[in-house]
Amino acid sequence: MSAERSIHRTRPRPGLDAERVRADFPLLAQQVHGMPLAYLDNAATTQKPRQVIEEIERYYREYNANIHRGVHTLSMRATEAYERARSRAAQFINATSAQEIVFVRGTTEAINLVAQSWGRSRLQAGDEILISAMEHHSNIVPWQILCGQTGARLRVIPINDAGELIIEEYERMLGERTRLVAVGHISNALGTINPLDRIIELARQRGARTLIDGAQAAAHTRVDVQALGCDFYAFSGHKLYGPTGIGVLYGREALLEEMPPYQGGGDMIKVVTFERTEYNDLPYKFEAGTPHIAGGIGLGAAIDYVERLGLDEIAAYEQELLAYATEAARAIKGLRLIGTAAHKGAILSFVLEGIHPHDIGTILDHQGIAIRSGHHCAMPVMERFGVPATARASFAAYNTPVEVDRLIRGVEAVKKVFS
Ligand code: 7TS
Repeated sequence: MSAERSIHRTRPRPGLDAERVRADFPLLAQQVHGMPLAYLDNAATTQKPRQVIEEIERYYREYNANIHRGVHTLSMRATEAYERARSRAAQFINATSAQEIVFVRGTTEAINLVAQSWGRSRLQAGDEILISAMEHHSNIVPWQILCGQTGARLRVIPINDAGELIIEEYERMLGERTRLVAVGHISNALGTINPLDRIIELARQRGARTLIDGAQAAAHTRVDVQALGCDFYAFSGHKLYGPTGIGVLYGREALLEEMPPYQGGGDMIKVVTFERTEYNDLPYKFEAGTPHIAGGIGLGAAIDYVERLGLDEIAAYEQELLAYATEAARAIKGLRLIGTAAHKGAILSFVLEGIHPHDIGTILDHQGIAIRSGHHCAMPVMERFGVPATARASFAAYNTPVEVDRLIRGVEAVKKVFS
């Protein structure tokens, strides 16, 4: 590796110690194809620290029971742990109270919940929903379904060649009929960090509701829903060093209060007769059936974990990694970065002239380097940039400059294979 390029060799800095973070993640200590694993697919899902794994194991070993219904000790312990996780999630994003935290399967379910509960009960023919041209399919398709059901219209805010939302266009598109603005906090395909303050402020001036898809943000930057002033914010546990199958929908209490349930069943009711049903209080009104109890508890542990590392420290460290990787990638001839916004999260999406991204992914895998190749569930973004797919390296707190060096050398090797 080139020592002169390595940021940590030359400049030890306070803040996050990635080597110490790595030591918490048992999975990272393995070899793939005889090489140390360099896991650079964190935008798809992150690995789990032992603190999370052990918390989930403790639940199953020591106090597995259904929640909210038993007076026995195990059920009360499980309920307490699950509800503590909800309170941690509320603090984590600075919600006003735990009642504003609805546990869902993930970002996808959170957005579908808002579309079907809030949207279906409120939108009419001719109403408009604004999304951006860089959205993940999860923040496109639920709105298309809603538009089909209500006659509302989906409109798309364009992005520039760097992959930045064009604010002037957005301002022009906002109008009388705009009911909702739904945009990503950080783009999974481009890395763009959207200017949420401005986006939300403009929407509020027009009386439109706002939903933020925070799937790529929660593990990488501090989120404060009150400071943002958004109506809804969604994120997934598994991209935050937590388990799959659990995520959070934050909604402003007054809005959640007005919304009808999303699904019917146990736990979301107070009284049921065959004639009518009285729904439970927030947030339980939206949580029908036995939830992912272990998942909720694991997510609570994951939040504790990232809070201990410090969101500001994580963000600063990942920005260094990104700057380092971007500079090295730019020096590779024939490499085109897809997504060059001024403000970016730690995502490096690229194509190599004449080489399919799947081939890049496969050759890197043989060197123990895990990246993602494909359309990243953002097909309209690929179309916008005129590529069928990209190769994408996405970083987390446990990645190191040495891994960036391996990625860069690996990409050079890919070029050699095809030259
Ligand atoms: N929104 C964004 C911006 C995402 O990146 C993803 C997942 C989702 C929503 C959906 O999250 P889920 O947890 O409900 O599945 N993104 C990716 C990715 O980039 N590679 O795999 C999944």
